[in-house]
Amino acid sequence: MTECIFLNSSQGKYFILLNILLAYINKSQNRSSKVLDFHYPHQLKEGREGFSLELPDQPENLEQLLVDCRDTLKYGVKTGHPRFFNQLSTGLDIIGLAGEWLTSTANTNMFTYEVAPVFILMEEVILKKMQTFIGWSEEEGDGIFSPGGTMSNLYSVLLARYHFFPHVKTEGMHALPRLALFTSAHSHYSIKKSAVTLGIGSENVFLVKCDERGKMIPAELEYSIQTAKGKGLFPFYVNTTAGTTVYGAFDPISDIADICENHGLWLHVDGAWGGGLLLSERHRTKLRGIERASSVTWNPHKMMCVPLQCSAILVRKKGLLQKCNQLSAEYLFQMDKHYDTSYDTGDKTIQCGRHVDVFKLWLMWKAKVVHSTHPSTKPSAYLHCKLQNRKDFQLVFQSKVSAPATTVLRRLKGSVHVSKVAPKIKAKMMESGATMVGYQPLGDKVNFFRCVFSNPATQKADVDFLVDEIARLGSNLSHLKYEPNQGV
Ligand code: ABU
Repeated sequence: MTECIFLNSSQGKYFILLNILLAYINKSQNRSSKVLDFHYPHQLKEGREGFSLELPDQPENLEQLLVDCRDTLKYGVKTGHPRFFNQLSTGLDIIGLAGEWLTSTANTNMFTYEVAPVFILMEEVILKKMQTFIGWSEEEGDGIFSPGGTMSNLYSVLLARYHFFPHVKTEGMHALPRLALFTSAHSHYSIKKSAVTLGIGSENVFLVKCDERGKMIPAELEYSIQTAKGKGLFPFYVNTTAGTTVYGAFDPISDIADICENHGLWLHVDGAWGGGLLLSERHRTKLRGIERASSVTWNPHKMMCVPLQCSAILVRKKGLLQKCNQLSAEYLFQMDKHYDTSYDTGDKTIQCGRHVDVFKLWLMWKAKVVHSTHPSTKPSAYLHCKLQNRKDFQLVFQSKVSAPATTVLRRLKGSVHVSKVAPKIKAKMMESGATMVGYQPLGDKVNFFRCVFSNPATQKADVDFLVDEIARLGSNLSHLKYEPNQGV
């Protein structure tokens, strides 16, 4: 069907599809257009004005397919809009988008050099560059692009376990002691999920206490390790986070690396969000000590605004990925090929087929000479300053803004049930569609807004708009009375 749209260029169909895409890009950048045109699931399932999700019995004509393309975008969310603050991955980079289009046009698979010669070599070049920014030596470093930060973090736990217990590959978990891993209470849930997926068990994940800013407290890590050992567990892995999901906090990697060294533990840095700061001379000090990590997760689809998805797991020890995952399927990874088969990188992964995620990053890197730029902290600093002067907002914590993200808590006076405020405002916000920001509770803090800044298109006026919109939508919520037995 897609072929029909593209092959009918003589009838102008090619250009119509292109026009739909270009109009969408223009709208995404236009502040007078909405971020979203929200409909409830049942409304979309019912179909809207000529748009139906149902699959027809007969092929649809090209006109209808073009309507389907246009409306698919119409009822979606413009994540590249300057007033979209909802997710860590935002922005619509045109070079990156061109890279994504080229990638789909090439439509190949990353498992072998045989079918993806250029992309395989690009991946090698980019991974090497990323390793240089981490600070590993020429002799060190390996890696692979994976389908997102959760998968990259999963790789880190998998590799750490294999590093200490290579026989796990053949004998399984029953041949191992009871393993323990450590991560901060503010870290991403993917670390616990990795423990679940790999048969280690969520109860063997120790959530280390953080300070008020959300950074892991090294003394608490030491205490957790001792506690685990006291219970007869075998500590093997520590995750530190460079840019936590909600607070954007950076764990003190250097201090934690000292503890890992003392106990002989694998040190992983989850830099899915904050890894991009390695490219900034001004901000890279937040990741001081990352060069001591055994592995690093870094998602260019977050702070670097590469189109989804683009995530790398970088591993200090060369060859470990291959040894850990290699199964040598003979129909793909023949050893008697006429080229250097080390370029058949597919057996380093736990996948078989693998999407080409590298090209858009490679192209953006070329276009921007990334290391000479750094993310702007202006919008977050502006919001921080603005909220300090407003009586109807309260900051979740007071520390100085120095990273491109900040968080706020909406507070209404009197006996209003505070935990209900953010969800109510968010619901109204989505129905109105002019902006979008996420909320969540965290620890002892009831629901508050997390405002992500990484879209370069966002300006101070957009921050003003967001704050005014939250105030406007929350102006009539005094009916949300606090009822003591509802908790917070
Ligand atoms: N690790 C995925 C984070 C998604 C988000 O908070 O936007």
